[in-house]
Amino acid sequence: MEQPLSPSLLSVYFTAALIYIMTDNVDAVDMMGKFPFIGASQTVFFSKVFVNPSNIEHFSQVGNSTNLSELNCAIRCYHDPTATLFCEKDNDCLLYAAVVSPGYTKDIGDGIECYTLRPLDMALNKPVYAPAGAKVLAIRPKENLVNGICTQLEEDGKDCAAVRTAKNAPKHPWFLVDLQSAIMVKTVVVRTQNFGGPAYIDNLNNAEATLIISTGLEYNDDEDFNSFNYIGEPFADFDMDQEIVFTSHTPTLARYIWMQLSEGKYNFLSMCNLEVY
Ligand SMILES: [Ca+2]
Repeated sequence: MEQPLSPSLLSVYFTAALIYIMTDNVDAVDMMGKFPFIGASQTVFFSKVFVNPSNIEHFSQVGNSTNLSELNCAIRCYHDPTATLFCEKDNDCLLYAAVVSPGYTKDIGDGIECYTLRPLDMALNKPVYAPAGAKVLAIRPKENLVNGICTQLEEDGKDCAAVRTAKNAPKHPWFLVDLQSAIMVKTVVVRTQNFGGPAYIDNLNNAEATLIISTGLEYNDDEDFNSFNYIGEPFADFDMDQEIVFTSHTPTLARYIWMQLSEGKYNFLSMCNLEVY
């Protein structure tokens, strides 16, 4: 028969747990990388990512403090509703409004240590497809749609993805992301780019233009998306550098995410990033 724990034994367990927590708290880096950070109303995770300083220059900076510990920098980041990333550089705590997905690995080696508040992105580095015969711009490869970063670099849009359908084809350019296995999808987040001038925004804001995100379980390379279902409502009111969140009422089992711009002014679609939660 199981005996209840004696008060003295409970005290030993409690002390051990306290020491364990305090020990981990000594190293704020490990704590933020591995453990939940308890906020006022929710539990959030900071995930360690490495970001190249040249990319960081193109994030929107929303805060800057000197000589803050990592833990205090994290707290400041958490409490700033515009901040989603913090980096430490020369003893500065730098806060950014930036898309960097947990697990982003491209800048490991030449990046500085940062922490992102973005949730785990199930689309990160997954295969991306475009319509047969479509042109995918070399400077904005389709893989950039899910490369886990949106630097909004104006010069060449190097972290955005662009596809242009054939001249005489319907103006319905699309991307298909293969999550490689069926998962429960609740939310898809799309980020528009913040450059491209009138053509880009005119294209999206054509009177009939809508962006749809659909999910499906099966796809046979035949460009038939009839079995796919909308996640959230089609979106029509576009702006530059805009985060568009498509959320389904209940999580949907899906392997594929299909993003299509319907009836744009032109036959191209360019987006900075897509995340799946
Ligand atoms: Ca991107």
